[in-house]
Amino acid sequence: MSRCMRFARNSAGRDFVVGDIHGCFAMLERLLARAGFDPAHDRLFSLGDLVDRGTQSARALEFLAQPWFHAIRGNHEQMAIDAAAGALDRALYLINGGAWFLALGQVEQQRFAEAFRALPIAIEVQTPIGAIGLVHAECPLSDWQAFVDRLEGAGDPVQRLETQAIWGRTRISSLRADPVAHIALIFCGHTVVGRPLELGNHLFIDTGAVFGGALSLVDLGDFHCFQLRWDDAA
Ligand SMILES: [Mn+2]
Repeated sequence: MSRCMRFARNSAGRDFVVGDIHGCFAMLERLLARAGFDPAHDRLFSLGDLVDRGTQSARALEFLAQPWFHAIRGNHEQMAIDAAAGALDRALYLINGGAWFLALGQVEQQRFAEAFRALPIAIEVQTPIGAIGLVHAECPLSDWQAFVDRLEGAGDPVQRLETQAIWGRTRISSLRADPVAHIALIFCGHTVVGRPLELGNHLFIDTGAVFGGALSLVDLGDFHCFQLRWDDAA
């Protein structure tokens, strides 16, 4: 598998990016309906963290099987991969919402882990304003091209880079606003924000659906942000 997946411009329809779903797939379906999402022509890009904490985590595989759905790997997919390999502390995964996964049989756990291992760390999508990057937590380097080049290399530095891309909060915790070169915009999830937050050319859109906030869906054509609040969906 490629650690960076590239997509040409969608000349037939619209492209959308959605923040951390965390098992809230019914909310996602309502939000897609509200945005007039057309599965025959439109594409939906997910910033990862499809699972854990919410009630419908097991539906992740159903969405990953759709030809219009493309996701990157979040730290929660990584925890599931590690848990299936016996390489994650059970108590740690439980407090992070992994009870549903730990309750699965071995065969089922492996089925999810295999699908999650196939997810790229980064996605690059061509849009009318240029290339847009997607990464779960943050771009660890100040140059997107250097980041994807190094991601696709091999060895230990790649592991560290992946970990930062999936878990990092360096930019958002220090409100670093320097732009990343060689990319128009970078969408991230992972860190919950009250409303979408722009820092340099990073755009953080995890508005905390599973924490009583909202699920955010951005149209990459006009950057309209569709939101569904958790209490609207009940
Ligand atoms: Mn996360």
